[in-house]
Amino acid sequence: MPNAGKSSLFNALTAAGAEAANYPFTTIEPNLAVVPVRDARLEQVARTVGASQIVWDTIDFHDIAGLVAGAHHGEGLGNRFLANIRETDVIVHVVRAHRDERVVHPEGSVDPLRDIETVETELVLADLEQAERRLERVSKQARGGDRAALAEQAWLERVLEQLRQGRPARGVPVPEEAPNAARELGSLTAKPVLFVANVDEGSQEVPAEVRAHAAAQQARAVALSARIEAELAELEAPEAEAMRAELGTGESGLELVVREAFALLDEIAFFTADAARPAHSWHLRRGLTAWHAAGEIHSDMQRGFVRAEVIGWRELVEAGGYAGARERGVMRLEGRGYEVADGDVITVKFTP
Ligand SMILES: Nc1nc2c(ncn2[C@@H]2O[C@H](COP(=O)(O)OP(=O)(O)OP(=O)(O)O)[C@@H](O)[C@H]2O)c(=O)[nH]1
Ligand SMILES: [Mg+2]
Repeated sequence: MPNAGKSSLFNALTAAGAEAANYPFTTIEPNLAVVPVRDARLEQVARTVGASQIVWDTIDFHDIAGLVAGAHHGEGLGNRFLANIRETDVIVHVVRAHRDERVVHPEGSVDPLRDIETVETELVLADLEQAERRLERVSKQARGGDRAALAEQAWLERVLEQLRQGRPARGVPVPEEAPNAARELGSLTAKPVLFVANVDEGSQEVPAEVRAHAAAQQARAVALSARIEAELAELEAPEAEAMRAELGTGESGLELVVREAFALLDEIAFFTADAARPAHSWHLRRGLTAWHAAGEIHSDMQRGFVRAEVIGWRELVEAGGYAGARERGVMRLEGRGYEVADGDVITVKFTP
């Protein structure tokens, strides 16, 4: 919704991102924030192995304009914004829940659930149009008896049923025979959602109706004050902490948003760390292998992959470093097919 607090939250994220000098970026667009995903596990690992510094993995946040009713027809530049959402992996849905009367509400009153439903209706209608078109095309392919097309057709029919009842496509599992069905559809309502209730200063309670709605939608919800977060992000760390304590807001709302968004991606984190280089955190789709992990780090490592030395982050910390870990026999040698686990510390051996 317009004026919900998206740009305020975005500005807070941007300030947080700018603060971390060490992130790999090439261009910065005005509506793109590259935000570090801090991870206490890597801090311990880096300290243990004596890494010179830490380079955090990052998430890109895009700020878009508010959707108004009719956006799926192109109302208020709606289609372009819907196209922006289509390219993302996760939607962060900011909903106004604060009651500051100086901030105009486009509907004239504060009602988070109504606003959520207005926006969701637009997403559902946009998906409905796409799904009908896609079904027509896939049905033609399915007539030839193609198994993937048949599975996709059946999936699309179930998705359409959901959408016609105003429900998101998220609830319909994508068939194994057509794993790219949701991507092919460019579905908006199949994407994971994090609701961010923009609440009054000093509160961190997700309104009950937003919490219930999120739960019913297989989505997650957090609460923060976008204005406070934006102000805090401008301060130096010690000042920000003192102000946080004064306001009674605990963990940084931003950290919460970043962590929850990362969790929704269903990606795992793995680390590289030794004394000679900065320690890094990386992400990888759950279920992928040491060979894929090598490709995340460098294409040369993947091409010349020989083996990976792997250890869980906690084992490495408890052993006091690699030498200790070798003595204890807890370092493992793994081949390219090893499925990487969340929190693994990996050293790739490769022929350049
Ligand atoms: N009191 C209060 N005001 C807020 C808060 N968050 C945002 N605002 C104010 O609400 C107004 C709109 O905030 P934005 O962040 O620009 O809203 P937006 O969602 O980006 O709006 P559009 O880009 O128009 O869709 C601004 O005047 C903000 O200062 C908040 O947590 N508390
Ligand atoms: Mg804005």
